[in-house]
Amino acid sequence: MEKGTSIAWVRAREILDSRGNPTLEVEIGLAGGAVGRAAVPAGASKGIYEALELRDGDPSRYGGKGVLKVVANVQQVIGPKIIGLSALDQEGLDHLLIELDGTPNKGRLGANAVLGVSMAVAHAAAASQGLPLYAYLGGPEASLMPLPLFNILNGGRHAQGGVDLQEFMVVPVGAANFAQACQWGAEVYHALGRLLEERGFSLSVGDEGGFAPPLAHNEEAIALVTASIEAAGFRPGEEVAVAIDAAASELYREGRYVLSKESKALDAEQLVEMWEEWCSKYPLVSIEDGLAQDDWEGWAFLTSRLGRKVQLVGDDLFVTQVDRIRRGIDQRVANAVLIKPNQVGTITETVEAVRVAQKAGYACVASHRSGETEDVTIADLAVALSMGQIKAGAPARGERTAKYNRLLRIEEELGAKARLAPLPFSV
Ligand code: 2PG
Ligand code: MG
Repeated sequence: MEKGTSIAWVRAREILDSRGNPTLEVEIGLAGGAVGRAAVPAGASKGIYEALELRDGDPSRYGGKGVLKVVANVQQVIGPKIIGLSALDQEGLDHLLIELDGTPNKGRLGANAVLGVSMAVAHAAAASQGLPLYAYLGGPEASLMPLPLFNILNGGRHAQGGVDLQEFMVVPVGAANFAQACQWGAEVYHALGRLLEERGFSLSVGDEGGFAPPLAHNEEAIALVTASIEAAGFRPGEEVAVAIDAAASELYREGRYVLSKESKALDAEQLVEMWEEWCSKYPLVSIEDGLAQDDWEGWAFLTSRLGRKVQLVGDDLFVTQVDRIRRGIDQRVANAVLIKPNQVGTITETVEAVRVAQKAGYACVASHRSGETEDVTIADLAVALSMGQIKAGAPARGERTAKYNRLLRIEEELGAKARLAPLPFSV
């Protein structure tokens, strides 16, 4: 074993996330003095096939959301088993964590416990090599900057009283580099703020930092976002395009998709027709979770109708898990995968998911969760694995900008080597 790279100590604690809920932070120290730290995010619109996020369920603390059991699992169960092992063997350590848990959904130790350790190990290992995480995991070739998808209008579970659909994002497809993409995203965000103000809406924001106006219709949201692109001085579609996350699993009730704003309950075919209409009226280049997590038939129909010209991203559908991604590839369902490490639980499994998707020609979008911390691991992962896209919320609020700001630093560090990824689909 390389000198000084064995794990010397493991520490865990409860910290707060962006919604004011407790979450897990892990610190790992190596014999040579290198330290890695990582914090685990938490979703609100979670897919039913995600790995399990363990919580205490003790109503006397944090409304039952405490993670002291998870802290104990890291310090008392995982810690003693990994002390003395090499931090450089990420795969070996991750497989040990999977074995130690022993359940298919990481329900015994908690996917949060497992991911916290997996990420902290990677950070400590990178530090021991004197490398930034993206270079440690991605090697010297890693230089593709992800195109950012900025969520500027929040709805669904992330914005009480807002529209039904969860995320309306802007994608600076015409930007020359990541820094310019950030600038454009922020300019459109502020332009949307001005449009909302003019229309008499409050500028309150949802969980991911996007505005959360109580609009009368879902379509008004995409129309406003498109108008804000123009108001900021950009050509919609050519310079800045639109992406949505419908989070349709949240709308699904007994075979129908309920749009409460329109008082409508659509079947899959009708919803696909709506997406087709939106694609023809707006500069819409990417639809995430356009249908529900178990509606494979609907997804196949959606893909046959739009899959050649629009990015169709599976989030709840794939939950960053190789078996579900493979099923999607086999059944010609979707053409892109949302990548959230905490849906599966380890860095190694996340890397496998990305590799399987990329090999089949599926695009990958690195993703935050709606409950976040200042942890920036996903920004480094996006570059390390050449994912090509990232969504980390609005270009506002510290836990969101932490990821974008990290990417600004990476772009600067890469210098002339850095390239901003193009979107696989254009309007
Ligand atoms: C999503 C995510 C992140 P949550 O659906 O893509 O935007 O939301 O973390 O609440 O699952
Ligand atoms: Mg989603």
